[in-house]
Amino acid sequence: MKHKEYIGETFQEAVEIAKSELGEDIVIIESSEVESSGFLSGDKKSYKVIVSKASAESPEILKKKNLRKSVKELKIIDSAEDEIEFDSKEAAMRGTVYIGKELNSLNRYIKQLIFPELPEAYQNIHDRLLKSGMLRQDVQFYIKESFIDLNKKTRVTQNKVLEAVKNKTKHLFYPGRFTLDKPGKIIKALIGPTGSGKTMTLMKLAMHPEIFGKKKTAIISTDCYGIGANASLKSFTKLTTTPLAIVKNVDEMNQQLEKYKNHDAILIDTPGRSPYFPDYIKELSSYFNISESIDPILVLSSSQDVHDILNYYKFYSKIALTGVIFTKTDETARLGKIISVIKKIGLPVDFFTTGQTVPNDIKSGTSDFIWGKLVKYFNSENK
Ligand SMILES: Nc1nc2c(ncn2[C@@H]2O[C@H](COP(=O)(O)OP(=O)(O)OP(=O)(O)O)[C@@H](O)[C@H]2O)c(=O)[nH]1
Ligand SMILES: [Mg+2]
Repeated sequence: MKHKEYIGETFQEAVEIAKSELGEDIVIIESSEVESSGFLSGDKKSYKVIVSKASAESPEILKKKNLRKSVKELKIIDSAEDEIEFDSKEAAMRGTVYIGKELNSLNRYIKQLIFPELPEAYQNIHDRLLKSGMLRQDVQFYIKESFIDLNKKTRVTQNKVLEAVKNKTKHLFYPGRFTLDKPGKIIKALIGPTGSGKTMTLMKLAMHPEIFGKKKTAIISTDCYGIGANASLKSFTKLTTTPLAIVKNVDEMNQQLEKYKNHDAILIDTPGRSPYFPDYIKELSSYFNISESIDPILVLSSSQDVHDILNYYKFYSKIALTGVIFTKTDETARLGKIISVIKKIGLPVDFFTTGQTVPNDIKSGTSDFIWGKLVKYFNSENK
């Protein structure tokens, strides 16, 4: 049979029109958008499908018949569920695997009917971003945006798509209050979950020549819990001859801030606590309410799951945060999650930390840093 063309507002509609004329068993030869191809955009648009009536034994018909058969079989299994008695665990397993496989193929089929396939370059970048830890809804958002930015062209290279996504995320990384030439004294307080890397990051900040290494800096710790508290800070400050004060309450904090008022920078370390520790946030907030010039910075570990990171943010956002530092970027290959986190929380990224060497393993919080790592990871996967 000759090929015929059908047009609808959606791909599905065009297919339905074709089916109403030619019957259920049709083969879609080609599908495209009329005027502008828009399977990724939400604009109003038309779709053209070129179809042919399938011969009774064409692969498409056989595939569909098999699928229908599978659905029928599934129904039989479903209705007979109570009657089935598996002889052994193995038989039960076989049944489960069979149902799983059938459901998967059904799922794929339905998905394909609803969402026609993405062009190859977009699909590849889509899959890589997903694998990089970026949340699914963000991957879909950036792929759609890149499609629009590339003038809805379907024949583009992966590099072009990647560049478009990169450009779309650039604005998420902007400088916050961590300007080193800020007039007056700089006071930064590092807060965050237990073991996220607050103390080590503070030492890097204090010692790095391009951060506070060449400035007159003092350190205050509010960690007065336990015998080992501040052990690493004590050794560090001894080695670097940086003054260290340990405070137990707001009054003591006030005294120390006054004492170091002529220093260029004061760095405040805080103990990590479980979010459920009683009065933890209240206690932390009391220190920051002393002065508006204290900048609380949230320190989060990149090696944690994206949902855990977002939960921590939710908890700490009760404090007026001025920035975020992501530590342990060397411990995960899934740095796409950082883009999702930043997109959600909107805080400036002050720094990334990249290892356990003080002071070198700290880098500016730029989008180039994240993308440099992501592209390296994509390339290594290609090998
Ligand atoms: N691989 C890697 N390890 C890091 C990094 N930053 C910190 N760490 C390690 O993470 C562990 C915890 O670091 P700390 O600085 O003690 O963390 P903390 O947030 O001060 O911990 P608490 O005060 O107990 O809440 C230590 O073993 C650090 O060496 C980093 O960028 N990369
Ligand atoms: Mg610590």
